[in-house]
Amino acid sequence: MGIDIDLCISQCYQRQLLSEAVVKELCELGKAVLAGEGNVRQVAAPVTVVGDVHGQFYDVLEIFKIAGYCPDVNYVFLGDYVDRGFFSVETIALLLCLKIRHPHRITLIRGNHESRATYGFYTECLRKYGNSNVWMYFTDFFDYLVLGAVIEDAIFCVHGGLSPSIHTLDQIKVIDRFKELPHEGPMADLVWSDPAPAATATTATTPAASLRFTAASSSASDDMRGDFQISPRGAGYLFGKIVTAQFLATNDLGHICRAHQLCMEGYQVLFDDLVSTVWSAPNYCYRAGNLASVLQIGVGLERFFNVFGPCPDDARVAPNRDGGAIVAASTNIGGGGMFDDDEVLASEDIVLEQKKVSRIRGRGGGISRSGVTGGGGGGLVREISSMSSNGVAINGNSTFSNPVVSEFFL
Ligand SMILES: [Mn+2]
Repeated sequence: MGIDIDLCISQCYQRQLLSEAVVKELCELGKAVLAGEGNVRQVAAPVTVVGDVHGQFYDVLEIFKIAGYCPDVNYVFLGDYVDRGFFSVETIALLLCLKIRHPHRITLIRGNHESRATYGFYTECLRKYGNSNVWMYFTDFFDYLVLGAVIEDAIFCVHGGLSPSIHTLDQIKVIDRFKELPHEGPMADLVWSDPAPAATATTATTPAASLRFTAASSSASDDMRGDFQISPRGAGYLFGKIVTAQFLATNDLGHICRAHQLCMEGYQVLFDDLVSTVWSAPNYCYRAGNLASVLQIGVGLERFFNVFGPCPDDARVAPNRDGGAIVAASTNIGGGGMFDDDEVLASEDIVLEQKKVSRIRGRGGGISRSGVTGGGGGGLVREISSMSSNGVAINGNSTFSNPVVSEFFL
């Protein structure tokens, strides 16, 4: 009883862990706020849209520095607040507090990682609190997050994308969303789907998945079909330009804004400007070398991608192996070092699932790291592949040209 929400917010901004009891109460308050929101939230412009942040707390602080603080600025967060980064707990705690304090100024959409199928969040909660209670409170809270938002009746915001079983916003509005993410069906599709332009369909997937995709869609004409196709993620669908245009026309909308896929340049605009991907975790997993962006939408619905890199090293700390805090080696873009690989490997937060292989190519003049040199003019080229259930290997010898990389998943 008697939560001082402003005090909590101030503690969160300082990355102080809130007590288990406080988290419990905050999650109850958050659920009460979200229970009053429909599945698809109406949002007014101007507003800033944020893509995946994945526990990269210091980069979230950087976003507020760059784009303005809530409630001075309206925010729509597209989901994937937790997993991968070192500070999922602190990140979701801050956003939860802001939601409770300024419910009309911030919209929290559910991502596929806001689930009990966790990739780092559970162990982080366990490590920081000594038990799984806080994880339970947060994941119960996740069940209340909204599925989408519509900005000024014109821009549909969702974490993943479209579903073959959803043609209208009304069909989204009647979903019973207050539950764990299902493996399939419309609710799963909204958080899992990806747009599938011909250019990215075969490169932005894992090699194994690419084979499957190629088998199902082996010609350019197939790629250009523009309808729904099986997703190599094993959940959701790939949606093309034709079904996108149909969905927008049916619902009298002009654009879809979504996240869910790492973009090396921080964002990508697809299908002749019908779809945007916003990615807000710079140098994803502290090693991907990508830029990030937030999408600033003005009163006239003009869109501006505000691109940014990792926050300055002196503004960031990272946990050491014992869970304490150390100053990170560095994570910047312009030729600085990286986390020591052993340090990264020691982190269970970014262990990638076996068999899932993502290839990442840095931008020109990107990160330098001992042992890996940028290819001629191509910047850092590297491959991140998981070798086992407890380790991640990095090999610096893969390359492909597409700027969108499938999010390390699942
Ligand atoms: Mn995602």
